[in-house]
Amino acid sequence: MFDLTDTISAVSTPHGEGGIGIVRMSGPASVSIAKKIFATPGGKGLNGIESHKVILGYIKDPDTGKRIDEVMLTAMFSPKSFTREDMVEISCHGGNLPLRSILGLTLKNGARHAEPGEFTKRAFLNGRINLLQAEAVIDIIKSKTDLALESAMTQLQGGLAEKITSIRNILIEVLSEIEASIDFPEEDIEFTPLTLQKKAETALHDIKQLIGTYKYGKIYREGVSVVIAGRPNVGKSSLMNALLNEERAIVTSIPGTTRDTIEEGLNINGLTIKIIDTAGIRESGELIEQEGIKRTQKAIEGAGLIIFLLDGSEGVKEEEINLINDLRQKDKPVIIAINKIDMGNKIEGQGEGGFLKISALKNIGLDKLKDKIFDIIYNGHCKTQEGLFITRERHRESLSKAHDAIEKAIIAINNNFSPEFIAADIRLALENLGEITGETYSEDVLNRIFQEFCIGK
Ligand SMILES: Nc1nc2c(ncn2[C@@H]2O[C@H](COP(=O)(O)OP(=O)(O)OP(=O)(O)O)[C@@H](O)[C@H]2O)c(=O)[nH]1
Ligand SMILES: [Mg+2]
Repeated sequence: MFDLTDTISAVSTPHGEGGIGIVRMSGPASVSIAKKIFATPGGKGLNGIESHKVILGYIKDPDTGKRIDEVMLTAMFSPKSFTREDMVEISCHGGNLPLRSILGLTLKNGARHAEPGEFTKRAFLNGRINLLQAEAVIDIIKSKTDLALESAMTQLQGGLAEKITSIRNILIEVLSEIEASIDFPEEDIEFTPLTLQKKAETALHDIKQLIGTYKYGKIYREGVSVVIAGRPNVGKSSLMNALLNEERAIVTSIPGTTRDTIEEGLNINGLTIKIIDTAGIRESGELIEQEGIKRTQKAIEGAGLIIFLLDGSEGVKEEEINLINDLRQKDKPVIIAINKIDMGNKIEGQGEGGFLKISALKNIGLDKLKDKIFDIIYNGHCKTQEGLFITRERHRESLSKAHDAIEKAIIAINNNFSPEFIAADIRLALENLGEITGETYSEDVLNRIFQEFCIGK
């Protein structure tokens, strides 16, 4: 399916000028290509080169003999390299011209230009890392907050993969017991539905728990965006301004003031979040406002956390109850806050005393709100036993499929269905779980994952 016999080459450092830049090669011809274009003043070149040793020399064009740049070259022999293949890294001066010229020489002398993420893809295909770790590599590169980095590092270190493997092992036990009873019915192998069911339920429980971590894992990976939503005039923009401590958004007493989403970075107790003020949600015939409300919906879809604001001086409207119910369907945390409590609170009388009470105008209750935001985002990991998260829709999808298959298997066990049926469901669940770590994969899935990478990684 994939060709690993050729040698790939790419510039692995970012575009632009820098102190050093790196051209990287991986594949069987890496060292022989390097030998053609690398020279040392004493003329020894790369003869007798050892793995993981840095050699000072220069790159020359073998056709013209022209020196391109002074470089440090490191070879890493298979299997002790990132890709498990022979690799060569050439550190040159970090300008576009030396980097392009050296890359060009590697290509002219037998390498092929690497595709985005191809080094990491080879690391996966050669069994050095699993798919979760490959994804963690992208996440480490792209992480914007300490938390994102921390969660990606946990994933790189293999915690999530271990968890998946342990669930798979339970299912493999179940499967082998069932298969034994299918293969050797005459040997009267004890088929114990109760133990099987218990085991399947343990697996199901663990899977459910992992699925539940997605809302936090997604927040960690992508950073958090906190959306302030609610009806017009409840004080959303006032809250945004109060949290930012500046008059960022326009505030007026006219409902429908905010027409567009407004985003700002905000630090809450040391945690970086993106706070988004939105257009108030209501039925509106007005075109600009309609467009604004569409953007509000979009912001809500992308939000990690939603602050739904009510106006305590007005009481709760039926449409707000509907909106809250809709939000609660979305499987993401929602904080409901009652604003304008400096003007009294009609809502408490309606049995909703559990909501946070604030005043954006008088700065009441904002510290409690911040603590709550922090708690939900940061302490989210208390909700998982091992601090493990799934971080991608891909993981969630495969887990849900595995979940459904196991549920079917349990029903089959309960109803004394033929063991072949149970076995088929368990096999399906195993396959779905295997997709997460990459034990089973399709070319399509791999391509989608590695598309996210830059060239040279
Ligand atoms: N008394 C009081 N008034 C407030 C408070 N918060 C906001 N207001 C007032 O409520 C009105 C609406 O405030 P905004 O912040 O513009 O409300 P909004 O939710 O952004 O409104 P839209 O952008 O129209 O959706 C303004 O007159 C604010 O001064 C509060 O805590 N107490
Ligand atoms: Mg507003």
